[in-house]
Amino acid sequence: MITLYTYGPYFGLPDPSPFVMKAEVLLKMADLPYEIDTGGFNKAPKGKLPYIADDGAIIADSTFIRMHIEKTYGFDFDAGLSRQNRAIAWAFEKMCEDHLYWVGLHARWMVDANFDRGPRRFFDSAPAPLRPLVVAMVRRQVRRNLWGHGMGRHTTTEMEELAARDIGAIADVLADTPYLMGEAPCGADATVFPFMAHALCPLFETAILTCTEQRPNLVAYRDRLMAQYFPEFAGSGKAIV
Ligand SMILES: N[C@@H](CCC(=O)N[C@@H](CS)C(=O)NCC(=O)O)C(=O)O
Repeated sequence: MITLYTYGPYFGLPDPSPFVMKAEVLLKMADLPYEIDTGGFNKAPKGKLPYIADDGAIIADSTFIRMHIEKTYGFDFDAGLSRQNRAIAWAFEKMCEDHLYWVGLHARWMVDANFDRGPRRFFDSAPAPLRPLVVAMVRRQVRRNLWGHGMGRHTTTEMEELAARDIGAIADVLADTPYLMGEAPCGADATVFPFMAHALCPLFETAILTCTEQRPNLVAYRDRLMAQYFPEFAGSGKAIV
C-alpha cells in the first residue's frame, strides 16, 4: 500500500498545498490504493510535502511521484494526447507550479490579513511562548524564498499582472472542454485543478481570486473536478467554516 504524506485538510480544501492535492489526484487517476499520513513532515527527504512511501521506496516531489507511477505501474497520464498536446499540458503544469504558485505564496504569507486567516494556523500547535518567534522565522524564510525565486522582487501590482496572464491562459486553453486538454483528464489536470481550487479559496482576498472568479469556465472546472476527485470537499470552497 502506498503512503502519501500530506498536511491534511485546511481552508476548506483537501490540503493547504496544491502539490499535495496534485499527488493525491495522480494516485486517484492511476486508481492506486493509498493511505494518508499527516505526520511525515519532519522526515520529508526534501523538507517539503508531498512525498510517498511505496514498497520501501521513498519518492519526494509531486513530479517525481508522477514519474514513479508512470514507470512502476505503467500508467500513462497523458494517454490519448498528441505529442504537441503533451508538451502544451506539461508547460501549463509548470506555469502553475513555478510561476503562479509564487504569486499565491506571496498573497498568503506576506499580506498580513491573509496570513492571519490562513498560514498562521499552521503554528497553532507550537508552544505559545515560542510561537511568535517561530512565525517570524518561517515568514522571514518564505520572504527569502520569494526573493530567491525572483517573484518577490516585483511589486504586488506587477505580480498580480503576471498571475492574471496565467489565469487567462488557463481559461483560454480550457475553453469549453471538461478537462484542460479536452474530453479526458490528463496529467496536467492533476496540477491545474488544485491550483484553481486554491485560487478560488474565498478565505484569501487576492487578485488571483478576483480574476479566476471572472472566468466561469474555471469555476465550473474547479467544481467538476472537486466533485470527481474530492467529493467530500465539493461546495466547501464557496463557504469556509
Ligand atoms: N516541487 C515540489 C514543491 C512542494 C512544495 O513546495 N511544498 C510546500 C507546500 S506548498 C512545502 O512543503 N513547503 C514546506 C517548506 O518549504 O518548509 C513538489 O512538486 O512536490
